[in-house]
Amino acid sequence: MNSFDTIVARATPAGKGAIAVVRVSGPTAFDCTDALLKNKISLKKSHTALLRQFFDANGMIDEALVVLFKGPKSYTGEDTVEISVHGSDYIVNRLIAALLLNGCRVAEPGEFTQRAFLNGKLDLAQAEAVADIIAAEHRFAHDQALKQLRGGFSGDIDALRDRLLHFTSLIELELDFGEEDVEFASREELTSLVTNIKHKVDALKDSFALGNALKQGFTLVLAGRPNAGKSTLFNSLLNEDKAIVSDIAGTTRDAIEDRLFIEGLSLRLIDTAGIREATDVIEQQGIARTFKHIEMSGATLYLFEIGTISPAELESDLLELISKTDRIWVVANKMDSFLGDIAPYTAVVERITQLEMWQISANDRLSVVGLTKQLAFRFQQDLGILDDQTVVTNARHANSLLHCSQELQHILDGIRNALTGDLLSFHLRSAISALSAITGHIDNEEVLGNIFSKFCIGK
Ligand SMILES: Nc1nc2c(ncn2[C@@H]2O[C@H](COP(=O)(O)OP(=O)(O)OP(=O)(O)O)[C@@H](O)[C@H]2O)c(=O)[nH]1
Ligand SMILES: [Mg+2]
Repeated sequence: MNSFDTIVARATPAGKGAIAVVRVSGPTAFDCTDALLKNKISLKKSHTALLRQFFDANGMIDEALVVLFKGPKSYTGEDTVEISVHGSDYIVNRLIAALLLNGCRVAEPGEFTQRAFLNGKLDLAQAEAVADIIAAEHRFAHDQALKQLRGGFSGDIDALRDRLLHFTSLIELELDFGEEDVEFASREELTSLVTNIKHKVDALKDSFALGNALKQGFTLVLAGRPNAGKSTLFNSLLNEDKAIVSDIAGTTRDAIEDRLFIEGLSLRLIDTAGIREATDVIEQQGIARTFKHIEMSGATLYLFEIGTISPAELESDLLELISKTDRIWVVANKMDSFLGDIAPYTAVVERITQLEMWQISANDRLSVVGLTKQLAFRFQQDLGILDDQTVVTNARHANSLLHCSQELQHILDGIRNALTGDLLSFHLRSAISALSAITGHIDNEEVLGNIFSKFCIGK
């Protein structure tokens, strides 16, 4: 890539629309634009919007609004022009062709953001957040991307990195003194610093499994014996008559899924075939699929019809499920027709899952609304998605954190085994460079190219 080129691309999606925006960035952005205008813009003030008529050799292209940003006060850090034309593919293509004739070239995917990074307007994690914020389809993904874009995540990483850098410099100072056997960096302090940092790095690394699941859409599976009311609850949560409900056990034979939004989270809700000894081959296959979904789920909502199964049967169902998945949330259904004692059931659930048993009537709207609230609360409490908490949602970041954590472990082991200062310093530097890779204090062209190629053109 030659960062001295002036690049051009459409910044809005293809197709008809009220307007379409064409972006031009680079040293000749104003000249290229002026070449199509009678009334020049290059001498106008930065950050102004101007109405202009654009012409090529064949006549007028369009009347458009031009916003100019003089570098470095622009998204890319370079001179930039954003031209809002009428949203027609024909106009956009003709305008871009005219700009190309005047010396621009077509931008590569993500090249505007890549320039913003190279010009120090954004660090790498922030640049990646631009792609995430565009892709965000629900509040959780949006919140995390926004936090990352505004530099919150980078700030956390840089703070950890700075503390490690400080110690590295002390250790390296020791090395300079060679034989004199001085210890500037107390090994005790180093142990407690590294332990502390490793704790934070591990917490961030571990948040990825959940962060990724939540970003992609967390899978919530409805499972239980036939007739428990799974399809009734499925329909009620979705507010739609999607699954067939009947009092015939074994009604649902194949998994059905839909997307459910709860409190800003996007969930894949899956209704499954009831689990029992199958009566035919098709049902058998359906039940095998149920188990597959349970194994892959973010959480399984186990539903049972209270009164028709005993606490002992509930216990054996839960023990079987808990061997297949980490998260089982238990719901007692048909509370409207139960008059018995609930305590033996709640005792079993609390003992096995360490969580409260929810009680509902799936055919009662209010009861299901209550369940939705409890689900939202459990997402917040049990999954630790608190508003101010940083959750890692990017696989590249998770990988770097893992690498950093391993290096920190080497340091802790090393201190215990009286490893020499130069080896400690080697691992410290590796740990630091793993953290640096997240925010982009790296100069590896290949890594950068790979990150920005995932963007769409015009970003
Ligand atoms: N009284 C009462 N009946 C319910 C409740 N929820 C579901 N039912 C009834 O229970 C029966 C079975 O409901 P379904 O939703 O089809 O049960 P399912 O778990 O999907 O059953 P399978 O698909 O066969 O595994 C239907 O007749 C429902 O109307 C409830 O809260 N109270
Ligand atoms: Mg069903």
